[in-house]
Amino acid sequence: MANSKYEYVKAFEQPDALLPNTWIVIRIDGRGFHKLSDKYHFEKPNDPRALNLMNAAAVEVMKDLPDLSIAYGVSDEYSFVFHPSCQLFERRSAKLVTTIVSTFTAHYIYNWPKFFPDTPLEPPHLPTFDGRAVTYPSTRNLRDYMSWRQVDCHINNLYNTTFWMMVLRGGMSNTDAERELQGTVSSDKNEILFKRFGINYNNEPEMYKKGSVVYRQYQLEEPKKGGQTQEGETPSIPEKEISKSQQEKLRKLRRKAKVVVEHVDIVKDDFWEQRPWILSNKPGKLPVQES
Ligand code: DGT
Ligand code: MG
Ligand code: MG
Repeated sequence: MANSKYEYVKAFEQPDALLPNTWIVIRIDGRGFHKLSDKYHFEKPNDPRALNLMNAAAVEVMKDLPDLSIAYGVSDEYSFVFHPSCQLFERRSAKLVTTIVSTFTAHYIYNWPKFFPDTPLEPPHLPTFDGRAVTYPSTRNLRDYMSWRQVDCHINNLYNTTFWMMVLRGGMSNTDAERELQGTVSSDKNEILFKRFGINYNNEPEMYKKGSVVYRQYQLEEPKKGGQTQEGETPSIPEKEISKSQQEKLRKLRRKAKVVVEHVDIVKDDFWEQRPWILSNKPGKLPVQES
């Protein structure tokens, strides 16, 4: 390659590789979705079209990037998780974040007409997303991060469901509903929903209560009974042991697995024990083909 006198400017680029041997979480979030949801008339507090569109885009991101282990989405956000052994883009933060954000946004916009056939997108309110990368040194930390997002989903959804019932069905003003809900605990909100509106919160759709979990489907395994959980374990494969050719082989294997969306509990151990491939990074057995 020819050297020019301008080449010295390359030295200004700063390294931004993420800490080795740590879980990488890239969380993206819709920019100004409060306004966007108004403009395109999203149903309050949950619009199944908007949530399913987020899920459809996340599935495509998982397919495009076989290195991803799992993703979790709620509202206008999605968290994408790379295993500690991941070497994609030499773990460079900007490369990882921008690839996830732009791939997600491209699929979100491409799929929009399927979910909102009667409401075409138009400037100035086009969907865009921001993104950040955070590293977690232990599997326990990663599990706690995922639990944090799912518990947040539950708390917000219970509040929003109650608030919008009081406003839309109960005819209260936003301020009055907000004032009444101030300082209430979960059981108070459950009671308002049940007594005033005949709604049992437990019967609300799982997607609203639990958010969406996206991962590669292999044959489920038996959860360990009273055995050691994987919670505190550090990942078994140190990152250096995975060569480039091994990584490529793993990617090929992963592309064969179906990417699924489920609305299940990821706080308890069961989910992780039945799907050990997510934390171990070793692909499981492909499900037997139905004929
Ligand atoms: P940001 O993220 O700082 O740019 O600002 P926003 O406006 O995106 O705020 P954020 O991310 O904290 O909150 C998400 C907003 O998106 C919130 O105002 C509710 C809205 N949203 C998300 N999903 C739905 C939905 O299914 N239905 C409705 N009506 N709104 C939704
Ligand atoms: Mg947002
Ligand atoms: Mg948000």
